[in-house]
Amino acid sequence: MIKTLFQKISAGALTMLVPGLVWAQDKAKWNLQEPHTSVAREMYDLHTIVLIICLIIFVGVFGAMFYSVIYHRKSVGHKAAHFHENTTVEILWTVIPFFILVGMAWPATKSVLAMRDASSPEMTIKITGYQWKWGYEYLKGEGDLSGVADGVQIFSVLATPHDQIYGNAPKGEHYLLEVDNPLVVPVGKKVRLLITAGDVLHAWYVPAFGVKQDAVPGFIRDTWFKVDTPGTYRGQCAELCGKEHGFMPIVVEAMSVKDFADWAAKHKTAAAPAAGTATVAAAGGGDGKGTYEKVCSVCHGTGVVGAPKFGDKTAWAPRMATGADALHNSALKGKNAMPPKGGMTTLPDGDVVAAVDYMMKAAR
Ligand SMILES: [Cu+2]
Repeated sequence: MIKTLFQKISAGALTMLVPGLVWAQDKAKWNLQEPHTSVAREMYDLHTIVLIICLIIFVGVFGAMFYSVIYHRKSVGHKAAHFHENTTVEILWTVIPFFILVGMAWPATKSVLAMRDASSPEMTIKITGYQWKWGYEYLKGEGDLSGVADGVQIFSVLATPHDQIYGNAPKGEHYLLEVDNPLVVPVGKKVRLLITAGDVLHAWYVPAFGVKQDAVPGFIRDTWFKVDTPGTYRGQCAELCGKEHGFMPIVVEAMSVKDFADWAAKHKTAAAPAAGTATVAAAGGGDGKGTYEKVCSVCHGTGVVGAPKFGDKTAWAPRMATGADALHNSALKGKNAMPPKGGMTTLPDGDVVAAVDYMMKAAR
């Protein structure tokens, strides 16, 4: 009776194994993200192959173990065999794992080497991690990308509304995985990334590209990708970098070379008048509402206890009594729980001052 049961179980397990793997392959939900670069594809295949090897070993070892436990048990009259130092067995259990390990290490080493080879790029982008946003700077294009986006600079900040974060609104489809300005890249071009950080450790991680690189202040690490299909790819900072580590996602928009050139041209013309605004900002006429919405509202909007809320006259009155200068100063230099410039050390002073004025006006 036990024998037929065991046969049924093992036959069932084996017939389920193969379709199970095929099924898992189809369900992106249970698997790695669909790969969209050669490196990511190699990683994906390696992962699948190693998983299959693990499964075969698992079934073999546990099959032999349960077979012995069931059919060679004491109660059916089996006696334990007493033997040791069996040379054949010892050689076998050394040589077989050795070949399994070499079989896995060989393709893995090839992939690691491919991953590190950032030579002869067609475009170079410098990525800087900040608390808590990403800065992208297009340094140099080669060939038909020569000069196309050189000098374009963008900052990429979380775009999920605060209401969704604090549970006052239903969460959107790309909750915490959406930004105001995505990184835009051309498909089919080798893009080299120079990755660094402006304050603490961050890591630039886009699973579909097979790219995960630490951003280290004072050091530049390089990596690369070549996207095969146009589309939107999402990732996250993958190195704990402070209280808003979970709020600095990465979005990459991959498009044809032509669309990319159009985007870059538009961005260059849009950036030109923005330079003029920056001078105004430095002179004190900065973007108060925008800065409030992007930076200050994280604590002064909703959520953080103790921070005077936007428009809350009672909370602001005693603070405003100390005078505008004192408030400007504490916003610039930090006070109590508030970090200098709300943690955004790269903000122009003018924007911070304007944001304080904007909040004071609302509380009058
Ligand atoms: Cu980070």
